[in-house]
Amino acid sequence: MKLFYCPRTRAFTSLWMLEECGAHYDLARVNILDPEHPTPSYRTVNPMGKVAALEDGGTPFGETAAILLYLADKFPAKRLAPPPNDPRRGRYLQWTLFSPIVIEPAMVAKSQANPVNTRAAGWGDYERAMDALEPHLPKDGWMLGPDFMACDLNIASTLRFGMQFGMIDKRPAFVAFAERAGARQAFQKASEIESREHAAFEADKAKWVAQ
Ligand SMILES: N[C@@H](CCC(=O)N[C@@H](CS)C(=O)NCC(=O)O)C(=O)O
Repeated sequence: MKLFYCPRTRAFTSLWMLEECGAHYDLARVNILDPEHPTPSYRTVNPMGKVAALEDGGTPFGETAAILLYLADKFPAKRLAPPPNDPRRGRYLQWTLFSPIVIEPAMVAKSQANPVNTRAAGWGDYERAMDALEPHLPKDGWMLGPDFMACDLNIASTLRFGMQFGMIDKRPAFVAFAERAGARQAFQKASEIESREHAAFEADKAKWVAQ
């Protein structure tokens, strides 16, 4: 497997997920700051030209939530997804997709002080989205019970990213959930890789091609 990755980006979420899965993978280092990015060749990897993207023998694809859902199903022994007939499956899909479909647009609209019509916007509005999410972040265990799943990873990673860049308010439940998820071994391993890759990127951006 190959992860198209750039440090200090949303690609961290997929890196963390690969570590949760114990997957064997290589990093394809993408320089999203290169003026040539996204190249026509990289657009064949991800039509949006964004990171992350994953290649696993078949057609490469992008979108973090798609990568998470794909990996959770590929490594069933890691129990990062309820199986297809499990009654929790619907909620699992809902919360895994909640990040890109609801939180991302809501936090960007908030950070740009962009008023939205909550009935018309699919994500409602920022406060509505955050109020919907908060009661589903338990103090113990995870969103769907005792097992940590891809939905927990995606929500925790999105909250971290949003709070770090001031796009999501640091509600105590958000901070606690993100910190608890961040204590996981796979997160720590992904953070080490991220630090190493970030240092390499800063030292010599020229080695990081536009792909
Ligand atoms: N919806 C995408 C968003 C990915 C995204 O926005 N990636 C940013 C970095 S955080 C990027 O690749 N930016 C470079 C560009 O837009 O060319 C996902 O969830 O994977």
